[in-house]
Amino acid sequence: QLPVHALSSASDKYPKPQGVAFTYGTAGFRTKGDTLESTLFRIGLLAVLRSKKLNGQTIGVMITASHNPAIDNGAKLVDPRGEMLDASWEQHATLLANAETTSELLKVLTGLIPELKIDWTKPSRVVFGRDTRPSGEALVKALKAGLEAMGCHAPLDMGITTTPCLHYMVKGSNLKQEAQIKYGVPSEQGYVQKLATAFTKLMKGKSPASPLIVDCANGVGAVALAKLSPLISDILPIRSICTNTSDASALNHSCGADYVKTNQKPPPAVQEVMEKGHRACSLDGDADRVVYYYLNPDDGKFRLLDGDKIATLAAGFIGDLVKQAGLSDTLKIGVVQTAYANGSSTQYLQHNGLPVRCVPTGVKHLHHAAERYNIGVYFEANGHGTVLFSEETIDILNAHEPRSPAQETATQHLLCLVDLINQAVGDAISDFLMVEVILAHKRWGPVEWDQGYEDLPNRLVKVNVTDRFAFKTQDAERRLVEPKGLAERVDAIVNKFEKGRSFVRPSGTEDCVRVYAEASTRVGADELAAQVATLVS
Ligand code: 16G
Ligand code: ZN
Repeated sequence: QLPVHALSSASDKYPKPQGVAFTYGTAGFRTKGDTLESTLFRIGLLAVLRSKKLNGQTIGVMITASHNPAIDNGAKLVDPRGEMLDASWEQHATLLANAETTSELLKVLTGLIPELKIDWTKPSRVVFGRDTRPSGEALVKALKAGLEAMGCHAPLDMGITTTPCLHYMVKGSNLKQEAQIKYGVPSEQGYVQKLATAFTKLMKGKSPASPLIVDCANGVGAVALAKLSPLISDILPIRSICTNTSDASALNHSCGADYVKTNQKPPPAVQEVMEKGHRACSLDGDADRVVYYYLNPDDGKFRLLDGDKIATLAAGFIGDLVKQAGLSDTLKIGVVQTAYANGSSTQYLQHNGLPVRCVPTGVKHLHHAAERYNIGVYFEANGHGTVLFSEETIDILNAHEPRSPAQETATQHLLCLVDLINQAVGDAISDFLMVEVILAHKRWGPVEWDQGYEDLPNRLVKVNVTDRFAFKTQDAERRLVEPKGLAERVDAIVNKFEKGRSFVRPSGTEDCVRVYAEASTRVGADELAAQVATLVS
């Protein structure tokens, strides 16, 4: 039975702050780190329920606020196959987090057990990790108290680790022994080894790449990279920048993927060491997101190679490998994007015969849509993404009997890519290794990569409104259905601009709505965004 006394006294030590409402949003809970202890305690309770519900499979908890400032923190649950918590459980997380008192919390909890048909006698297994944020330590303590009070006595603490490594762990922990041998040891070391081995195989016979500058956002990516880098340094020399994880205030400050994408320029620390024509990339604070960039050799202008450019590069390369393997009739590749994908990238993909689907913002939506293809490439423009190979596809590749050495090589390359690319969630490090492999195979630098298509000028603006929930969208957030009549007025503005496209959506992480606009010219995109923003504010 539910250990009511233990729970009650433990919960009293983690009272919910008054006057705060927590929401389990697109990326879990996220707010100021010092307000989250009660929430982490309660996530511990939910993680145990989730694990029991799924017959004792391992559930993950990641404590991070990704690209947000160091003072923020957050937490999200990871389901057994390494994917985000099933959306139908998000409301339970929100409900638990907002119970005002211990007795209310117990009431919610005792209600959930029969409602979710949880068999209390089942075991529970949980693995957790955190990024480098200072508030993480106290939040781990609160989480452990919650787990302990629910009778989950030996959770696995991964310590300071990246979000994708935690997802890898969860997925690996739930595999049967035989499958685990193929997958890799479920530990941080096992993950690093798996990436290094796959990368080395794929780079065999390729000339060593020129050094890659990696901006680690002064976050946990720096720690992970320090472990990986020595294993591959003779194939890919890595120059890590922004690796200061001891000064909390440095995290994501004037560096990282979000800085680069938002400001459309290199972080000052990268600018200092960057030469024209040379590629660099930036990770975010928990290393699940990456963007590339370079300075144009002719005019020194900054050129961004964002998630859309990575998706097109990956889809093109993998599509070619599938053809070379003689499997293009069997294996279907698809690309999943969000409304933020640059219109030029979508056009380019379609032009190259690749099916494209658009889904609402947030990794879980892209992930689920990508699972429906044999090989699903998904990236958000901001750099979250990965490439998924379905189980069936992996079986097909393993069973494939190539008819020529070329087919054999292509098949082996595809199988190595399955190991190199994180199959649970996007990983900045795994993603940049994939990009490096592709560039090496194609003998391309950033300039050649960039030549596929030219981004349409675009602008993203944040608009503060009284009630963002009054904005309701459909068609993968591309069209407003409420407030009534607004969509038509947006259309009327959009129609005035050549190649104009604009949409309005409520943010899932901040109290605002976002307006995105693109058009054939810089001035046009700015003007379109400004006019639509005025309309909604
Ligand atoms: C979250 C999402 C990210 C999305 C962003 C949009 C995950 C892990 N993260 O950070 O994918 O791009 O939200 O933020 O799903 P917004 O709703 O505030 O625009
Ligand atoms: Zn992140």
